[in-house]
Amino acid sequence: MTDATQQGPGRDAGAGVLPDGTAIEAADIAASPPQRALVLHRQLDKVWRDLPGWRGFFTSVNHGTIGLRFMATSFVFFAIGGVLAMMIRAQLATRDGAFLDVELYNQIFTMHGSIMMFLFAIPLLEGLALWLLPKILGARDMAFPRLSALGYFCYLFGGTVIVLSLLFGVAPDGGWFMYTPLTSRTYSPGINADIWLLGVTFVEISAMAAAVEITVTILRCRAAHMPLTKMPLMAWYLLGTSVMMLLGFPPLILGSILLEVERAFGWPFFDVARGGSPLLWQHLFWLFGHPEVYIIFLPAAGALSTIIPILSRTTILGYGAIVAAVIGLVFLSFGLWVHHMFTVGIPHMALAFFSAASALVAVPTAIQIFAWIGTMYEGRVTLRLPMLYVMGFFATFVMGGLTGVMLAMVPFNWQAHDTHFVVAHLHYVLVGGFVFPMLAAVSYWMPLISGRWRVAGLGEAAFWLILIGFHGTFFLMHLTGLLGMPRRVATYPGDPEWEWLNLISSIFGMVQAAGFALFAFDIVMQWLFGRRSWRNPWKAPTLDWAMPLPAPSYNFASLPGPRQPDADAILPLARGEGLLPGAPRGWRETLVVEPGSGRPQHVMVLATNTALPVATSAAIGSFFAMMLAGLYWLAPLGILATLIMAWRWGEIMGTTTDHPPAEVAPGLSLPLHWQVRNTLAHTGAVALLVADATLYASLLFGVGFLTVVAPGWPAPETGFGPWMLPLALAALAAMAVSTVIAHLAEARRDSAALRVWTLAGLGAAGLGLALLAPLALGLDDPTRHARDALRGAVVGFAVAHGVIAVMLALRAHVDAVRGRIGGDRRGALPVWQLFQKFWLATSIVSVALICAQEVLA
Ligand SMILES: [Cu+2]
Repeated sequence: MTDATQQGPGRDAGAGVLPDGTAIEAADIAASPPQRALVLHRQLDKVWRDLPGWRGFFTSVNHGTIGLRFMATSFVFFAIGGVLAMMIRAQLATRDGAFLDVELYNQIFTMHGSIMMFLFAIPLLEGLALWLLPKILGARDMAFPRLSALGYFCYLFGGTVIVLSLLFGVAPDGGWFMYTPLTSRTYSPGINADIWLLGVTFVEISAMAAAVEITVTILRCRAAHMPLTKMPLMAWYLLGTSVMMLLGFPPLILGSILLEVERAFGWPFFDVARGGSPLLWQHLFWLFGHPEVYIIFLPAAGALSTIIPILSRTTILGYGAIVAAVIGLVFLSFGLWVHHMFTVGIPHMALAFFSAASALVAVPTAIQIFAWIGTMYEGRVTLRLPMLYVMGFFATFVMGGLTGVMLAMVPFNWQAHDTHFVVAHLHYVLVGGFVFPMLAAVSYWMPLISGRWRVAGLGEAAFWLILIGFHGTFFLMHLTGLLGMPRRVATYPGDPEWEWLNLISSIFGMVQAAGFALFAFDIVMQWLFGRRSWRNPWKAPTLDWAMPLPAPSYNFASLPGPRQPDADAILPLARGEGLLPGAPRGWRETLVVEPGSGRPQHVMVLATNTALPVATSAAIGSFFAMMLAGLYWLAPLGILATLIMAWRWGEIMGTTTDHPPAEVAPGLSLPLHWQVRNTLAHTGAVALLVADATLYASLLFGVGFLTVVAPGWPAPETGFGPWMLPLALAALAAMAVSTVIAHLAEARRDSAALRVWTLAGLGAAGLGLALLAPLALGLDDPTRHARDALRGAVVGFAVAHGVIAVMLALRAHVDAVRGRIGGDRRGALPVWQLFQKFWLATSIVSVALICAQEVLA
């Protein structure tokens, strides 16, 4: 239906439009004729399944496999973090516990917090999102399957390094928030802090990958004609989560990079004596750390909004209000970080603002809680296992919310700050707001994962042990905190009145641990001995149950269309009466829609089994390993290996021939993704640049913050030569030229001169990068003062992006030479353009910034 010879700007209109030019409406989509379900299954299974045996472990990219791996691995780390928690409780059971020495105790509480946050909570929600999203949205896979696999291996390797450090006695010990100057070279000379900084950053790569992937999948990989306003609530929650991850993680990643550079090379970002400030770390950390609470709460709340109506035999109350509450939380959560810094000495005006915002955040939370209670009131609640965990959530989370409002009051906060009261509060919020809903989710979706039904009684026993154990442990900590017991102390010999409360806490802690062990045992028993579950055991109306149990690798034999939006469609979909039935071309295909309306636009051909993700994560890992070993001169080799791998990712993205449109339904054919401009890769690049821009903005925040607030300014005289400004302007000019050429190349993609254009663009981008190098070398010694260190970071940012821009230009040129561009095929051109603009814009700001510093100094 796309006319390949049609020219001009309108030719992309082939996507989502009928031959006569009108948009594809739901009524235009006819049902495909039914086929034999078994034949379709065999055809799809052959295309979609993982390779057998160990090869499958290294090459699988399927969202089902990767999502389950994420979840299983996160539960292993949860068990390790739980054992550490029990060691803490054993130590505190008596007033001068001789179980651990102070040094080991510091490592253990730091590792407990870091593991639970970075290796359990975030990966578990990523795993759930990866596994579940295509199923509830009506797609066959996530938008970027290889990215899922890359994220998993980065998580696995990084997490393993962090945990192994404990065995070698070099685990991080500066608290999970890693405050400077405690974690700077002077006070933490070992590699403990480096393990945290490098390991967590490595794991964060997987979080960024997941955030990009979740955002793009929700916006563009939904069932045909499922508008944003009608998608399942879970998708809204996960969209909110992924947006917060895109905006919340970059400050932490930047902070980790800066602190590691300070530790490794002596650049003084946080060193007061040389113009830095430890407060900069706190701001960057809590810019991430506070939204983090909502990043893990939102998916859990999404699970609640899914499970509660189904187990109450009704529909959710107030869909619109809940969506508004989710959006409200996303905005509010970013305004709150400073409430973690009440007592570091900030202006009173700011205190008042953050106190108000902290109290205000209770409003969207309350809207959701009332919607859930109303839903249960309207319906008939059946107290099956997932519902028990929902009740556990209510009992725990509401209590955590109330103490949160208490802590939002500045006078009370001054009293309770850094006592066990805060420890109790945060565990009520995190366990109530994340662990209980996630256990509900696991027991709810387990039949779809295993295809089996659980053994009666075990799950209930586990629930009661966890609930009683939890409240027994943490309720008392409010009291120990009010009695004044500070956090993070290993012994309290002078305060015998805290002892009996701690002892009872520790005993209940063991009860809770037994409950979690029983939960795990229940899952194993279900796998081994559960009887086969019948289809749709909860009688849920949602699309995730419109498939056989356990869920097949391709999810749907044909994708749900406008008339098949719920679980009743299971048989028609299995018979191929939906869209894109089977795998007639032998490719992994899924439908891509317009973000808002859900009108079908084109067909995406997804990557199949490949070892590239594991090889890439090994390359990135080699860089981190060499940094950790202090082999700084070898570390560039790791970067080089990573760049080589990155180059290979682009290899499968192109095609040299025009493929005929794929038949989606009778009389409706759509172009394949190679022949459209607005691909998933393009949307993904936009999402990634949003995160990148946030990172850059955090860096600018650092410059502003240190310049205004830090002691030790003004900075010493610069050796800024008069030759540097013309050089910088020449670099900017070269970047501007390459940006313009990237546009011209796309406009001239059918001309014989295309290769000349891309080659010229490559040359201009390369010149821009080459001119940055002497500029970087001409800067003042970055170890001298924070201003010089920040300049180094700003110019380093431009250089790093220059390298990527040159690689994209080279990719565009190679695409042109190989005939991958022409007609409707644009190869790497759109993404190259996008990146060029970003490089140019940030570089202009950087040069302006340095000039302004010179003028104002
Ligand atoms: Cu907070």
